[in-house]
Amino acid sequence: MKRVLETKVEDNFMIRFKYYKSNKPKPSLEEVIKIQNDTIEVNNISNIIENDPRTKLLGLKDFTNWKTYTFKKHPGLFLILNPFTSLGQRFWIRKCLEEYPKKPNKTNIDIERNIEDWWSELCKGEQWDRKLQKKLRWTTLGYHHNWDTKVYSEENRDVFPLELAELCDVVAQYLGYVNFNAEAAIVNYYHMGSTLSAHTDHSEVNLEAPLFSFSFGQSAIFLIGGHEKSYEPSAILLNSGDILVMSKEARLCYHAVPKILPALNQPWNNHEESKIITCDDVKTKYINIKKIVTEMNRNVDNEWTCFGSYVQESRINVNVRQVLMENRKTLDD
Ligand SMILES: O=C(O)CCC(=O)C(=O)O
Repeated sequence: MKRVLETKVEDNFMIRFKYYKSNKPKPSLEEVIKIQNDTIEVNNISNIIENDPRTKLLGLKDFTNWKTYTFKKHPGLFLILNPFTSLGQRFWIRKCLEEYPKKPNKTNIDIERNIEDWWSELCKGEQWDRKLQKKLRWTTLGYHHNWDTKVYSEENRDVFPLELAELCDVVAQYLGYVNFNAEAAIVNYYHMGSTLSAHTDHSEVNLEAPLFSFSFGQSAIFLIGGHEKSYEPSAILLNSGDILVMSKEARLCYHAVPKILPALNQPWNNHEESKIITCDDVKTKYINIKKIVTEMNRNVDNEWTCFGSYVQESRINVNVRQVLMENRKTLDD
């Protein structure tokens, strides 16, 4: 009897992932999406004429300065090219390092040891603890993502950071999503060799709501394909400050990060376009103005140095989702 040899045909997503991940040979960036050829610029997307008063407070430029693109091959996917001021980028980088990994939020380090405050622990001794620095790979906020069951629960939920919810609300309103509620986030921390393998984000009860992804620090090749891994993915270069929004058809597509690349620019250091803000600049009923204004401005001085060193060799991605259906307060509603 003849033996039939079964060879597993590799999926197209995996082939591209391995291509971009490789160090030897290094991948060519020729086929990475070119904004001028493969995307369409969309201005005044939801007919918003007026700027949102919260932009300044959240470290964003006015809407008139935002450059937004959709992708010919990926309906529902939006890229907003860095709408942050440099002080804005510093504010968010600092939040991701100093505040979000603090308890009660969860981090990957919890599995091996209990650390209340990762950033303070890192800076505690005479010497910066590089091993601990590299250990942090993710932290979860709001409804904590359960990596084993992939199921959210009320027992595994903490308060979602107000300023991050506001940031998402501003971007959602700008794109015409007027009812978006930020309820869960994963903050991913990448070092130069880190990757994130192909996956879809499908744990949320509400899969109609868009997913907001903010990148800071070093750059990345982001792959996005279709609803199956056989679909050939596109490669997109994500730089510091870029916001990628996965909505509609793109919401459940396979995506991955095969490579972190050195940033060509450091927009978090470009202070020419960033002014110190004052409380008078911002009139809004939404958040505690004084606290944010102080936090935004303090990053011009030497308090910033350690955060600057971190992003010099790492990338941070904040990935925000709505979990619940509209007008629901809990999973049990
Ligand atoms: O780092 C990124 O750009 C993507 C992160 C991501 O896909 C995720 O957290 O599910």
